[in-house]
Amino acid sequence: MFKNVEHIGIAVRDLQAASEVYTKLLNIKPYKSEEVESERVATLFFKTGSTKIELLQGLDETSAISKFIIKKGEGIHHIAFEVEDIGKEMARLKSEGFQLLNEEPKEGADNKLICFVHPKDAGGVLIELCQEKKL
Ligand code: CMX
Repeated sequence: MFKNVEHIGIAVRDLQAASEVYTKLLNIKPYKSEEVESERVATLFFKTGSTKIELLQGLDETSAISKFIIKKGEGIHHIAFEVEDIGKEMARLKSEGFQLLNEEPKEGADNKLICFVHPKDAGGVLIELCQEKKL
């Protein structure tokens, strides 16, 4: 089952500069910063009610974020939905013909297991499924 929009990912060139802008805009400070080595990204999270804003900067040119910025510029990179059972949702989407960008759930930022659906299958929007990892 898809639940709430867990976070919206925004690709930025300069995490520090973007952090200052979003701190002013939302009038709150980020609650977490984290580098996700496997994705080559540095992230910063703001909590806004029941959802979050994730700012993402690529750590180098191999990162999906750096490639996105070169092609499209800064902006909304993905929408992440919280799901109850990521394995089950991945199997369901695959059987519906959606292209999953990873075959198995992978480790994401903020203690999540994640999977991406190709933007070409979702009206040009990169969709992320995420499930809180059980500690
Ligand atoms: N949103 C919408 N469209 C996107 C996109 C995005 N985030 N990223 C790429 N695209 C578009 C490209 O512009 C391209 O469009 P055109 O064919 O019209 O030019 C199309 O999707 C396919 O692009 P591609 O050149 O075939 O593939 P890319 O090398 O650009 O890779 C994607 C695109 C989505 C497959 C790749 O970025 C990916 O696997 N993403 C999942 C992982 C990820 O995004 N990690 C970073 C975030 C990690 C985190 O949240 O922690």
